[in-house]
Amino acid sequence: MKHFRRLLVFPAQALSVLAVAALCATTPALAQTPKPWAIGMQTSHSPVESGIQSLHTLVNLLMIAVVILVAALLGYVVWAFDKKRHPVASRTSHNTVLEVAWTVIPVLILVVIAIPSFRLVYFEDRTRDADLTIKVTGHQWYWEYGYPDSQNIHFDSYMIADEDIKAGQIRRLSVDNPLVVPAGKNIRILTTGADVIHSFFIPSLGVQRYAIPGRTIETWMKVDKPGDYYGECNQICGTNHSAMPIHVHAVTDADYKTWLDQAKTKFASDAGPGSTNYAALAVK
Ligand SMILES: [Cu+2]
Repeated sequence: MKHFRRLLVFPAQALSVLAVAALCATTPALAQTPKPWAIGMQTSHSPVESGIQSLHTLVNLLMIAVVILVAALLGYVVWAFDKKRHPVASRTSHNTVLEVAWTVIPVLILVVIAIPSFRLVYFEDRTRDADLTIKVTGHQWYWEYGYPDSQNIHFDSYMIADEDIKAGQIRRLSVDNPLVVPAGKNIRILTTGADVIHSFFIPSLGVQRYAIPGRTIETWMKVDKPGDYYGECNQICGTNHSAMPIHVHAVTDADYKTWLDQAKTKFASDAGPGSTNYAALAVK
């Protein structure tokens, strides 16, 4: 009984962790951040992330079905062909029907995975009708954001150090200058690196692109509603790799226009040696 009780403890713990995770996932969060003990993905806030999560569900269901089938077959073989029930070993070496089946069925499963998978790769590759372009440059160890459509406004975004964290800010995720974008617009994102390879990663928006020196890589996002969305550099890039978070602050159209007007003055004096020539990099 004692042993049995111990066996029950683990599922009970697992269930409580799942319950907390489910609660976190369903809570209408103003800020999309990693949650303690979360095991699922962050709630989706962009078409690309919704596509990623659908594909993830499809692949998971197929995987569970395959695991159940293989485990059941294995169990059957162990049970049906033991020494007692099957004293004389079979010498069967070929079975055409079986061989065709175990070749064709996996091929069909791969086709079922490949079609939505390729579709998603092309879907997240670029947007045809971009409302605006954001240029992202990875530096050791901060992000630089440029708005080539809006007088080449650009600024650096540094993590707030632990000792400077104020109420309402999130340790290791809050930054001095967030990336401000309008919600509900198609935003073209172009990433590049200034020194080493970084990776621009925002889980809830389905954005993940390398930031490679000498290359410009494209993706896009459409943030479904105003709010704060957090990400991090996702490619080990040196000592302070963990200190270059991403904070996307999505606002309404009107608020975006107001911010742009202020930003034009605020960041006007920032241009200096080493700043990127956005006009040359902007996609025409
Ligand atoms: Cu990094």
